[in-house]
Amino acid sequence: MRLLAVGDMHLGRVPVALPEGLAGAARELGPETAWQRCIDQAISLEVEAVLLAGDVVDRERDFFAGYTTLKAGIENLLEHGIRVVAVAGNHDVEVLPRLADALPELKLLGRGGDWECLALSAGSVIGWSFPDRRVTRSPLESFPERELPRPCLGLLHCDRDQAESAYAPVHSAGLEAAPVDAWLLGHVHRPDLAGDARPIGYLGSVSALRASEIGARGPWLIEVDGPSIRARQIALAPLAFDALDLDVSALAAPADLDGAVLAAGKRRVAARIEASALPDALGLRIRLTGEHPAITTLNDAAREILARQPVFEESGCRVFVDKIETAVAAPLDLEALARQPDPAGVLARDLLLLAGPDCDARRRLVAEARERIQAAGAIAELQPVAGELSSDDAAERLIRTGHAALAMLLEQRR
Ligand SMILES: [Mn+2]
Repeated sequence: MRLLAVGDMHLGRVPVALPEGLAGAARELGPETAWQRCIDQAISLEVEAVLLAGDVVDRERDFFAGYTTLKAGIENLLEHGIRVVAVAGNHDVEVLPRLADALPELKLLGRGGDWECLALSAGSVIGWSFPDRRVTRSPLESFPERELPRPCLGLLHCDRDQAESAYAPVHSAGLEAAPVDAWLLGHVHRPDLAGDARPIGYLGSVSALRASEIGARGPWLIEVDGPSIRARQIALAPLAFDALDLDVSALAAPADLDGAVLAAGKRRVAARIEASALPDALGLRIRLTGEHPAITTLNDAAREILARQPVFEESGCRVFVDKIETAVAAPLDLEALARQPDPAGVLARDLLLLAGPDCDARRRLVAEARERIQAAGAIAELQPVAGELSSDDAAERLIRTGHAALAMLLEQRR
């Protein structure tokens, strides 16, 4: 038995973070195109059902847009004998049930927060839908105790291992302990479905909705073969973002940066073709690494490229630069600089201290940096620091920014 499992679609959402040259194509790079491709895949792979893990529709007011898009797809699937099963998430807690009322072919599982099991040709699928926009108790608390037709696939929109979450918090241990043979989860947009015989994890967004959603995106083919269940992602997303490191150590002049960016884009496209994961548009989130004496000029060159919002086409994929971050170190003789009685000397001595073994002075420096980075992260609402920053992370950032600052200081002096 084959099934196609689709994570957060957010129909109605227009992807952001596109350059001017692609702004007109935003809709065709969005979830509606991904949904159309999911339907094509479901038909050609002859799956028995398409499973939707919630947040199918982005907003309550997307009722009519969702109706039109879902209806066309569901009718097409039904003609091929493929049924559509969904659970509601926090984004479509009201609109998905209303859509299910208007589209009787759409089977909404677990309406009102009551677990519901549906028999399939081999085994079953059990699901739970958000009864309210906010759910602070784990849905697993009410998981039925009766025997379920195995293999049984769990379909759930939830927030895993976030105890304080208002979006149906569940523990990994709870998922593992439940008598199901796979958990197909929605809510978190980063896919992490894994497990050889018993896949458990997030399906992820079906296409990138924002630039932070890096990596492959698409639905998952679920193959049920007796007790064993295999999951394979089909990376059909029309829009994707890739994070990559670009070593500029061998770059003769900073003006050559655009050529290096183009080459890096070509390599990413080649790798994605190899992985059968070529999107229609690919955003690059580049981090410049390595050693280079002209850091400031490199930074300027990077800013200039970003300001031009370049788009180039490679093997039918429109590649653009979303971000260039610099983590380039200058080739510095720290020992010699540390002997200088000036600000460069102070920085060089701190960098040597950071590179050296653990001691009181090093610990003090790292602790102070950690406090300040976290305080800054708390203010910058647009770039929240995810979780706690470890001492190692703080030291790493201190070394990186210290190197950059020292290099800039020396460049200015020249
Ligand atoms: Mn959600």
